[in-house]
Amino acid sequence: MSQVENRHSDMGLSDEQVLEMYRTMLLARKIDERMWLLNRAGKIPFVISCQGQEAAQIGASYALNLDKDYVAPYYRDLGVVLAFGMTTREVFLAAFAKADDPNSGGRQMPGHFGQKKNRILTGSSPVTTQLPHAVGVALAAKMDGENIASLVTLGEGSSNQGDFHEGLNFAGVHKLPVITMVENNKYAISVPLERQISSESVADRGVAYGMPGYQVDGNDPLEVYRVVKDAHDRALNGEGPTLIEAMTERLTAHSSDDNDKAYRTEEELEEMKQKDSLISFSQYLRDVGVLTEEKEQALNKEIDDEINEATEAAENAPYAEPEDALKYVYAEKGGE
Ligand SMILES: Cc1ncc(C[n+]2csc(CCOP(=O)(O)OP(=O)(O)O)c2C)c(N)n1
Ligand SMILES: [Mg+2]
Repeated sequence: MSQVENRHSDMGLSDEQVLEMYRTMLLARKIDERMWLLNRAGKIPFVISCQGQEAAQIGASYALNLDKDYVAPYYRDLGVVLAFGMTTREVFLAAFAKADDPNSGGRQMPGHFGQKKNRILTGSSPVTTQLPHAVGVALAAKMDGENIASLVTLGEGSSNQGDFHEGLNFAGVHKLPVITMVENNKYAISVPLERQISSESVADRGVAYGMPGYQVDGNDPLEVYRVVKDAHDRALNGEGPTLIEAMTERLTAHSSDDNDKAYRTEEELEEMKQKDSLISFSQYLRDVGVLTEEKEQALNKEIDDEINEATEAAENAPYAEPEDALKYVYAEKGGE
């Protein structure tokens, strides 16, 4: 028997639930890796990665009600949208900019998530614009007496935008059921954390808006789950918003168009890789006897097959008609 403390049972998570969380983390990582291959092979135009942020994304998502709550994700949140129900095939349809891409019908760059049926709010390219949207959803829920919450995520660099301060102030004043999670990967493209903010932490800012602010290890999905679950309970109890800062790593360049070797060293990257949550969470699950070598192999095979099938289907799927680019820009004559 293993001597490792079973933390997930203490949090009320079953073995099946933690395995599901691990599966989604692994799926997000493997989709992301495939995207880079496709990009470098000249098949898809752009990648902006979730690698290094999966634990924060999945820990937070599974603490919500995935059938009722709303999310306003940012471009790195592949793990979040998968948890909310976007399929692997849909993610690849977006990457290949095909007509059936649920996010935008193939018009937007990858990473601009939005899917109505899964309550994923459509985002825009200017960072942090999603925050007031999530606050708006929380306001609507409160006005309608609906017992739901919204989650909004963003990078730490984005927490310097005006939308962050206006949105959180409004949420604090009106005690809205919105959870803001900053995924602090310590870079805003090439700008390191110490050149972005001078306060000790982003979480410290919560006090200015009358809400609790917590900093949490974003490489530990269970710790993120615990803090977000607590925030969710408070949101549904009418106790208002919470600010959470999850400390994460960005294991890739900013995007497929960036060269991070120009501003960070191999040693720094190596140090980050040592903290990879995919490795530590897999180890935890083995230590508590939830995951075995055999199960892990089967899981890898299942995910690889799913990704191969989705890549092929998306590559062969039709593009949108050229005139579809005019849809939803102006009101249709005689239409809605
Ligand atoms: C308002 C606005 N300014 C600048 C940009 C260009 N831009 C895109 S991502 C990014 C960095 C954001 O850094 P951070 O919030 O830390 O998120 P990360 O990419 O590190 O996850 C910038 C400056 C933008 N999209 N919108
Ligand atoms: Mg950042």
